[in-house]
Amino acid sequence: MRAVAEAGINVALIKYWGKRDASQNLPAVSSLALTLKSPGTKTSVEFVPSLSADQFELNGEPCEDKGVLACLDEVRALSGLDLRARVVSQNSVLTASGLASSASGFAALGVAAWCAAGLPFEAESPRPELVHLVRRGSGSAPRSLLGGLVELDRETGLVHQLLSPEDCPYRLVIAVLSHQKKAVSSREGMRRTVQTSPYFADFAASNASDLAAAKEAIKSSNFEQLGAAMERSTWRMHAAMIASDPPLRYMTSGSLRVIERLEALRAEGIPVFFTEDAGPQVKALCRTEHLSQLLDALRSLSEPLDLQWAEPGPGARCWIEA
Ligand code: 2P0
Repeated sequence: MRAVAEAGINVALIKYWGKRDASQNLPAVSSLALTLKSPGTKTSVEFVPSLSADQFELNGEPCEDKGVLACLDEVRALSGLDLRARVVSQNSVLTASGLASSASGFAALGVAAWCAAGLPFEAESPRPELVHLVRRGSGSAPRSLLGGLVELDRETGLVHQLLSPEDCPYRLVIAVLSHQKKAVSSREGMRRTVQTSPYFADFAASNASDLAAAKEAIKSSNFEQLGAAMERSTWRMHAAMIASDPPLRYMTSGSLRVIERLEALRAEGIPVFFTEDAGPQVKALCRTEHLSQLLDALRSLSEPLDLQWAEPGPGARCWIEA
């Protein structure tokens, strides 16, 4: 039985950075993200009696990844299945460049392995065991299990949907400034920030008020309040990163030029808000009706930008192929 799963990347409005339990990959703070329709990951998993070892292929190349093997081991333990798996995965998103490829990757892998092992999958309310499995692969991955605006709770490590994709009247523009892999992984970056940044505690302490403001803004459909909370959380996360020793600087001069253009557009009366993760790429959130003005503004920059835009999307989905 070959199970195929698809998941879109998600972009955090309220940021996760730092862990409170590294063994379970539990986050130090709660987070809130928008799951996108695309780009994302499509993964097939088949447990094959004749295989003597797990096989993993990513974007057409054989690949070794401890996280993938750990995920398969856990599915075997949960299902009682004792067979090796063939895993074939295709990313339509840049890998390891601050574009959340591990989030869609582990969401699609977890769901495909889960279904291939015959475990019961309910897309709207994934079982806690599945959420924990996916989160141990990547802390941001559980958010891609659900569509639209999704909260990942710090205490439980579980996810719930705040707004369905149909109810999210937003578009997200991704300005890709570099196609290079990041020099410091998120996992190492988080460890360094928690251990060495004097501002990490302040970032973590400010999470509750930024999250509350964002949730209030979602309830009252106040886009400006939501965007302001997203920018506060972003600046505070990057401030904590930059204060690490040695400094962790994912923002580049190019990122700042894009952010300044967005701030200018906002001053002209177009409500657009930026965020940036563990890489130089800038993401800009706008209401659907402002997408073309936002794209025009970014095209007018002299930066060589690869611009992609995305719409809110569904959570991970899975089907069986003969
Ligand atoms: C986020 N990021 O909330 C934050 C903002 C990057 C900056 O989650 O160590 O690949 O596997 O749990 O999920 C990227 O980190 O890290 C991330 P691990 P992950 O989207």
